[in-house]
Parts: sequence; C-alpha cells; structure tokens
Amino acid sequence: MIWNETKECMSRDEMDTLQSARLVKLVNRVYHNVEFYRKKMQSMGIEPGDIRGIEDITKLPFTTKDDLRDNYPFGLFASPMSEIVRIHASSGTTGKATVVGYTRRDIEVWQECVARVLAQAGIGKNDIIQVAYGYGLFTGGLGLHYGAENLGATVVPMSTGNTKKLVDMMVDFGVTAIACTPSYLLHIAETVEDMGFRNQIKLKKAICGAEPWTDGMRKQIQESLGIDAHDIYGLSEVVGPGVASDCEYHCGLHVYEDHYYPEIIDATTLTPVGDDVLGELVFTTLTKEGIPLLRYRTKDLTSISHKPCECGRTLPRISRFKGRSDDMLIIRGVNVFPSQVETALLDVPGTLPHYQMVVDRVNNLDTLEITVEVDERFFNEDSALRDALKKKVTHTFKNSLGIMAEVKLVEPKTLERSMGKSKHVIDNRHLV
Ligand code: DLL
Repeated sequence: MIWNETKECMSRDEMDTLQSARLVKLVNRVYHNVEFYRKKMQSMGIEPGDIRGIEDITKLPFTTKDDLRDNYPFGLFASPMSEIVRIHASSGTTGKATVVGYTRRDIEVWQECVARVLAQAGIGKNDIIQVAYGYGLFTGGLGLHYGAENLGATVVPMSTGNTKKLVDMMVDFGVTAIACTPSYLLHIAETVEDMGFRNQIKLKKAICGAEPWTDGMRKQIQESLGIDAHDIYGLSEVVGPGVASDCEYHCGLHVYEDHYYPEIIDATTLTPVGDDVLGELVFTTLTKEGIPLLRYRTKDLTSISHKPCECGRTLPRISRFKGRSDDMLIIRGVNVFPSQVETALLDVPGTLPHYQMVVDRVNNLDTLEITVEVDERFFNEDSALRDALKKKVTHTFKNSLGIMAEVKLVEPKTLERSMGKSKHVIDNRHLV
C-alpha cells in the first residue's frame, strides 16, 4: 500500500482543482499577512482577485533567496510567532542565513511528505532506520526523523560524527534502512568494508539526497552495499527534504505537487518551458502557513515530465539534477558542471568516485586541476600502469568537459571525506 494513494494518483483535472483552490487561498494569505508580497503584487498591478486558478500562477511575482535574506529573520512569515513551533535555517557562504518557520500544521504536512518518500522506497513500520543527516538547524536530520516516526519505523537518530559507531550499531541493531548524503554513504560503505562487516549488515534501503549525485553513483552505492538507493530532494526554503523523490523505477523524482507546485523556467527570460526541457526549478508552496513562498527560484537545473509512470502515480517527475545555475563553472568560456566529472569517471575502470576540482587563474588564464582517487593497485605496481591511467582520465575529461584539465591521481582515502554535503569544487578565482 502506498502512503497517500488518494493524493498521489489523482487525475489531472482533480489535481488542477485542488491546486487552484489552494493557490487562491495562498495568494489571499500572503497578500494580507506579508507586506513584502502585498507591495510586490501592488507594484505589478495584481490583486488577489486576479488569481482564479492554477493557470494564473505566471501572473505572480518570483521570490529569490535574496528576498529571504533582505527580510531576515522573520520578515516573510505569514503567521504570528505564537503559531510558529519550529525554526530552521541554512547558512550560505556569504551574508545572513535564510530562516524558515513552521506552524504545527506545516510540521504535520512535512512529516506526511517525508513518510510518503519512505513508503515510496518500500520502507515501512518494520524497518529500523538510521538517520545520518546532520541534526540541528539543517532540515535533513529532523526532517527525516519525524517523517520516519510518522510512518511508524524505528528511528536511530545517529546524526553525523562517528562513522565506526554508526557501522557497529548498524550491525548490532539490525538496521535495515539509512538516510544520509550519497557521499557520506560511500564513506560508510568503505568503513563497512574496512571493518569486515559486509556480510553482517542487514541494510536494504538508502534515502540519499541534499546534494547532486548521478545515476552511476547510485549504482555504485547499490553494488557496494547490496541495497536499493533512492533519491530524495528538497530545500529548506520550501520545507526541507520531502519535496520530491524517486519510486522503485528510478525514472525521475515524483514531485508532491499537491503541496509544492513545480514550474520549470528559462533562467534568462524567466518564462516557463515545456516538458523535458532543461531549466530552473521554481516552487510555490500551496499549503504552507509559516513562510509560504510564491514562485521560489531554487536555482536547481532540471526538466519535468507529466508522462505516466509505471508505478501508477500520476505525480509529475523531475529528472535527476544537472546542477545549479550558480554551481556552473565557466572555465575558459566553457560551462562545466561537477556532475560531468562524476559521470566521466564512471567510464574509466580503476577510478573511484572521489574527486576534487580546483579552478585558478594564472596569467589571466583559467586553470583546472582535477584530483582523482584510484585503486590502490596503481600505486603498488609498475608506474607505467598509472601513467596510462592518467592519460586515459585526461582524455576522458577532455571529451566530456570540452577543456583540458591537469589530472592528479592519488591513493584511496587521500581526499577529505564529508559527512554532510560534499565539496567537490574549490574556485580560487573568487578569492582574489
Ligand atoms: O538539503 C534538504 C534536504 C535534506 C534534502 C536531506 C534531501 C535530504 P538545503 O540545505 O536548503 O536543504 O539545500 C537545498 O540542496 O536546492 C539542491 O541544490 C540540493 N539538493 C537537495 N537534494 C538534492 C538531490 C536540503 N536529491 C539544496 N539532488 C537544493 C540534487 C539536491 N541536489
């Protein structure tokens, strides 16, 4: 049984009706409770009465991360503080954190959406799940925690910190599911192997997200641990984890559009694009009370499809993320995404999925160095083998990125492991 069959399998007409009613209510709420939106709508000559259904959504203004920062900390809240029961925040690399507030009802909806994600991955109340996202202001830990409790699973609130202890408990408790970033799960897989516990773990499912990862990396995780790994997407501004996730067919992520209305826009013209066209993902939070957002620009690049899924859900699917419009590097005029490096490495046997890109500017020319971990054997045997591998990796990068990179091969576990979101890129050009 799926978690909320009534909402996940609605016909298009039923969903349009539900979304339209929710949008009309939302627009009235923000117009009357949030000065920022009232002023913005007035400056565009829009009144709440102009929004009669979901088809009118493009008349509404966009919201950006800067709008949240400019109204720090509580300026965009649509509920009085007496109704806010929780705060989360995400720290950016620059400026103030973005702060979000939840009413009791917001927390209930969030728990339901995360429970849907878990149910969609085949996790149920007989599962024991380790939540190894960070707990605290980051939405990952508590988001997964309450979603899993809501589903009735047994939660082990590990957070991040001590990987050996996590693996010990995984064995001792008979843990069957884990939620953490995909890069941390790769590190956990290495630790399981090092501790000699590969045949003693009962792990079956993983719920990975909070950072971009490729389908190849999913397969690597699945093979190294003998499990099924699912993709979970979300962002703190919209709610946290649980905005979208993939089903057993792994053909894109179903968006819980009864709560989070998705649009894909051209990031330059800001106009909506059609199905299967890459663009920037935008969300309107149809049911949020604490800090509802109109057309929030995520900066995440993906495409959407409304084609039916084999699983029977009618929810649209967004494809795996191509990156963020602000993660895209422009090196010597060429657009480069870190995910391209990850994908390229999958084609070269002997390389490991751990890499770091360093971009610099020397004599006004951009340079790119990519450090890649490779199998131990390339350091134990003849160095000619390593040279040949280096040549192959360099050639593969040239083909897939379209520019030459200086490649450095290093032994396994040389690069620092991350327990949260991994940092694959160091761009020294911004430091000067
Ligand atoms: O990362 C919420 C989350 C926690 C999602 C746990 C999944 C699991 P933020 O810290 O606000 O929230 O970061 C949101 O992370 O805009 C994407 O760029 C990226 N991101 C999140 N999930 C995925 C994913 C949490 N599955 C930002 N694939 C988003 C790719 C992801 N990128």
